[in-house]
Order: sequence, then C-alpha cells, then structure tokens
Amino acid sequence: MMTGTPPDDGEGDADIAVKTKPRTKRPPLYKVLLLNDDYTPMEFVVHVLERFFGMTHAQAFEVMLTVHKKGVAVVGVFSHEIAETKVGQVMDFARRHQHPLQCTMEKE
Ligand code: TYC
Repeated sequence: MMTGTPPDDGEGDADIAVKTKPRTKRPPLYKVLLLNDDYTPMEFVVHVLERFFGMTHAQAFEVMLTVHKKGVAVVGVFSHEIAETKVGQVMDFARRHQHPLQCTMEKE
C-alpha cells in the first residue's frame, strides 16, 4: 500500500519550465466526388463542373468522361465548409433539373 508523500528528490519545482512544441494544426481536407449514373446527360455534368468547380470546357469534358468510364472521380479538394457547400450546390442543381446526379465528400 502507498501512503503519505513520495520521498523528496531535492530538486524542487520552483524553476521548472515545461516546454510544449508550438504545433500548428492544418485543417483536414475533403475530396469532393462525383458519381456516375445512367441518366444524367453528359452535357449537364460538363456544365456542373464548369459552373461549380471552375473548370474549362475541355477539363470538364475530360473529368466527366472519367466519371462515366470509371464510376467516380475526385473533382476537387477543399476545407470541410467549402466541400459541404459544393456538394450542396451540385445536389440542389441536379435535383432542380430532375437528374439523379450524386455528389459526395470524404476526408482525404
Ligand atoms: N453516364 C451518363 C450518361 O451516359 C453520363 C454521366 C457522367 C452521368 C458523369 C453522371 O457523374 C456523371 N449519360
């Protein structure tokens, strides 16, 4: 059984300075993913990529074809808040045009 105070090591604690490293934490990043489906028109997807992800027509067409062929592609990497906004904008725009296009995000 441990009772009382531990033996004095003679060092005292008057001048102890505990140094902690100044660690700056970078915020986590999120990939925004576009998913393929059989119904959304290719031109609509190209338009979405130009409008919400600032791609040129050529870039947008290339990325759209990647999603069409592979099923999914990363269309951008953003902070949590920006990624959430992009996903919301795409989902809302697709729903308003009655296309089943799906857009999601995942932590990098
Ligand atoms: N597969 C769709 C078609 O053939 C085109 C498409 C591409 C749909 C990318 C969604 O994220 C997508 N009309």
